[in-house]
This record gives sequence, structure tokens and C-alpha cells, in this order.
Amino acid sequence: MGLVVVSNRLSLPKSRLARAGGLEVALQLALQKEGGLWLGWGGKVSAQRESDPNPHILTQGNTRYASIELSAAEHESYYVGYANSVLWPLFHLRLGVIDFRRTDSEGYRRVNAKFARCLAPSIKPDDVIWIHDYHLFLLPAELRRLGIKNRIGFFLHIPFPPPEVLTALPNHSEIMSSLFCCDLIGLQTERDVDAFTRYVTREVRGTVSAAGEIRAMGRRARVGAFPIGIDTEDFARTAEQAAKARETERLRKSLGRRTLAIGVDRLDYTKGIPNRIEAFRLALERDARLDRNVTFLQIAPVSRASAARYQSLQREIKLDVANLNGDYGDVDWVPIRFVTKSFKRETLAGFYRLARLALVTPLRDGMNLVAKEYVAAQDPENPGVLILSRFAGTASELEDALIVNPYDMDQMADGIGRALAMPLAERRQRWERMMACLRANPLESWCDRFLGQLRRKPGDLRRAAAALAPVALPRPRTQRVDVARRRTFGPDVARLIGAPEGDD
Ligand code: ADQ
Repeated sequence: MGLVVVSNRLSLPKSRLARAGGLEVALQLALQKEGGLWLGWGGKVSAQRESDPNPHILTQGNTRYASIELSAAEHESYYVGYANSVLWPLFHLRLGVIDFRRTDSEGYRRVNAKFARCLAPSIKPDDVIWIHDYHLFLLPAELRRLGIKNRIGFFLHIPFPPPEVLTALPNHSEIMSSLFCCDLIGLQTERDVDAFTRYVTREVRGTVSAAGEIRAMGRRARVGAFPIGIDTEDFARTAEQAAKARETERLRKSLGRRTLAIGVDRLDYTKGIPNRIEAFRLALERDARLDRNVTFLQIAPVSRASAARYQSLQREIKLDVANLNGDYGDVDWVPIRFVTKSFKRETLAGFYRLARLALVTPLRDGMNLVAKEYVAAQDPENPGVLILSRFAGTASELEDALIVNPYDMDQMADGIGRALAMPLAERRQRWERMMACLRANPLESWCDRFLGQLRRKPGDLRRAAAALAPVALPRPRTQRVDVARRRTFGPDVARLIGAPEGDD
């Protein structure tokens, strides 16, 4: 049985794009194991009015890569317009920034149909099809329309919104009825499954059983939570090696005896970067002992650079950084270093290991792999502390991070103080529990679990229910620390700030 993967972007093996993120890494792994076909947009926008209707094929090993071209009009309506100016903000609960145009939704529909036409002739009877993410919501229905009877699985990498928000989308029922054409719908967390279930039961009067079997709009499908993982052991090894690499050494030297706090994100308004900078300002304001002793490195490469919203976000962040550095910096110290270039996975791993503290505080995030990578990269003898937004999917697994509300800047500032003051024993205990969670759900198992479920015969629901149950994770031995009520830093901050790493 072959595997057919479909995603908006096609990532060729060893291409420069492949270093970009979790999705690509996960899919390359699954294909290497199973063999098959990956279809996606190759990143090329045709200079002609019409784009090439046929995909370009490249074969490598046991996998064929089929690359689709888009015309400028298709790119504008499908990708920039509908996917990234409507679906992305709406699914991240940012209704205020949605720019809905019917012409864009029609372009989105046409490109989804084009993906289906390119794919259909290559599908063999026993292939399973795995579709990824919000760019391709209408692909399942388009494939069924072309008579494709194969098993279809869909995985949504971003959060699923509550029905009250989803129904603001003019064509929400078209999108949902396309999802019901799948055999299996995978979401990141139970929170997402809960929102999905509420849509099914309230909006279309369907049913969802405890095993995740959906009956709605005359169709049957299954839904489940499949939290995406990372290649934990490999990332840990990479970080250990990178600790002595030239780039890490350069950063270490530039810090002197200062403690490093780090934030790594795509430059996107869902990642909460302005709030994070404000929280750092509050932390500096409250405790002069942080002065000159902490450097916050925010790495945020520009994504979707052509969209006006992203350009204005970049301007806003640059202004915030300049203001803060102007207000608190000195001739020999800038509190925030803001870098918009992208780094190799190995280099980031070394930076994560050097950082005593990571701020992963998105306003909403499907999962957030940076949080997991930061934990995996730590030195077991002297691990750093993760400050994590409660609105990142990762928070459902990494309960031993310092969980914060990214809208509450005071609380985040308290979290920074608490993290910097945390004794080694507590840091180790928290890290060990988080690491156990990551080891219980590596990337490879994520693929295996999803594909295993997708290949299950219909009606095998009892076993399906067992396999859909969340991975058994070690129970935390202590309560999660709630930093909400801490208004000022305790005297322990003074003891630790500026002290050489590992001396507590
Ligand atoms: P993203 O929104 O892109 O992914 P994230 O999960 O953090 O967010 O993944 C980003 C990946 O890109 C990570 O592997 C990270 O190391 C890498 N990355 C980030 N900044 C980088 C930089 N400056 N230089 C180099 N690499 C960088 C979407 C969803 C998430 C979901 C993932 C996977 O929005 O919620 O976790 O898919 O399902």
C-alpha cells in the first residue's frame, strides 16, 4: 500500500526549504519509510497568465515528488488571499484582521480542484492519501467528485476554532462537508477535537461517538487528537554537538557573563512577539538587578513578506525593540537583540542550549515545535526554563513549563523573574518530566499513529478508540507553578541574576 502526501508546499529532499520546519521533516520521514508520492506547490509563480496544468515529476529513491505551478492570479487568491488572509487569522481567532473576498474563495476552490486533477491520475487502488493543512480543505471533496475511493486522511496543523468563530466564515459548511469526505480527520489536541465536536453536534446536528466516529451531513468519518512531536533524541544529540560549534561560541563570547533568554518564531502576529517584548520591559522595570545581566535574543525571520499585515508587524516590532533598547540600554549593553535572518536547525539547537530561558508565548498556536525543540536541546545537568503560553497546543503536554497567559504581560514578567531565579534542582525536575513527555511521543510515532488509524478497517471502532486515546504520559509529581499572583520578584532573583551558569 503506497503513501500519497499532499501539502501546499512541496519540500524536495535536502532542499534549503527542508530545514524550515516540523511538517517537512515529518513527511520526509514517512515517505522514506513507506515510499510513494508527494504532491505540492513547488514555490514557483508562473510569469504566464495561465500556469502549467501538469505537475513536474522528480523521482528520488522510492518517492516521486510532483510539483505544481501556480499563476500569479492563483497565488494571489488561493494563497495570499483566502488561505492566509481569511483561514489563517480566523482559525487563530483573529476575526478582526480577516479580509474576506468572494473572488478569493473562488480562486481557493479552483486551486484545490487543480490539486485534485493533478493527483487523481497517479493514485493506485490501494494507496492511502494524507492531506495536510488549511490550504487544502476542499481537496477531499474534489477527489471524491473525481471518483477517488481510496482512504483519505486530513491533518490540520493549526488550531480548530470554536463553532461560534468558524461560522463567521461564509462557506464554513462547504469546508466542513469536504472534511467529512475523509476517513480520518486529525487535529493537534483534545481542545481542537472538542471544538470540532461542538461544531458537528450544534451546527449540523450530527453525532460524534466517544471513539471519534462522526455521522454528519449523510457521511461517516473519524476524528482524533494526534499531537505532533519532534525527533527528540536526534535534536538532543544535535544540540549537544552544537554546544561547541563556531556559531554558538560566537554568541557565548558576545554575551560575556550575561544570561541568555531566547525567543524563536516565524514573524507572525499569532506568535505574540510585541506582548513578549512588553513583558520583558516590565521585567526590567521591576527589578534593576536584571540590568546588564540578561540579554534577550529574539529571532524572527520574515514570513509571507508580501502581505501588508506582516510588513506592518515587522515595523511595529522594530519600533518596540528600538524603544526598549533606547530606554534601558547602555553603551556596553542592549537588552534585546532582534534578528530577522533564518538559521540552520543545528545552529538554533546550539542557541537553545545556551539559553537559560525560552519565551514561547504565542497568542494561539496549533502545537509549536520551538517549545519542544528548546526542551530537547537542554543540557541535562543544567537545563534552562521554558515559559510557555497556555494557548499553544504544546501546553497540553508540557505541563511542567511555566505556563502563562500571553495577554497578561504582568504575569509573563513575573514568569521571567521566576525562571531566572529557579534553583537547579527544580529546573532539572521540570526538565526531566518534559523530556519524558517528548520521548513518549516522538515524530515517528506521530506518523505511525496517524497512518495506522487511517488504514484501520471501518467498523473496527473498539480498537480505534483505544488507539486514539492520548499517549500515556508520566504524571507530574508536583503542582504546575502558577505565576499569576506573583507581583514582584523575590529576593532569590538577586542571588541568581548575573551568576555564572550552573553555580546554583
Ligand atoms: P509554524 O507556525 O511554522 O508551524 P512551529 O510549530 O513553531 O510553527 O514550527 C516552526 C518550525 O520552524 C520549527 O521546527 C522551528 O525550529 C523552525 N523555525 C522557527 N523559527 C526559525 C528560525 N528563525 N530559523 C530557522 N528555523 C526556524 C505550523 C503550526 C504550528 C505547528 C506546526 C507543526 O502553526 O502550530 O506546531 O505547524 O504542526
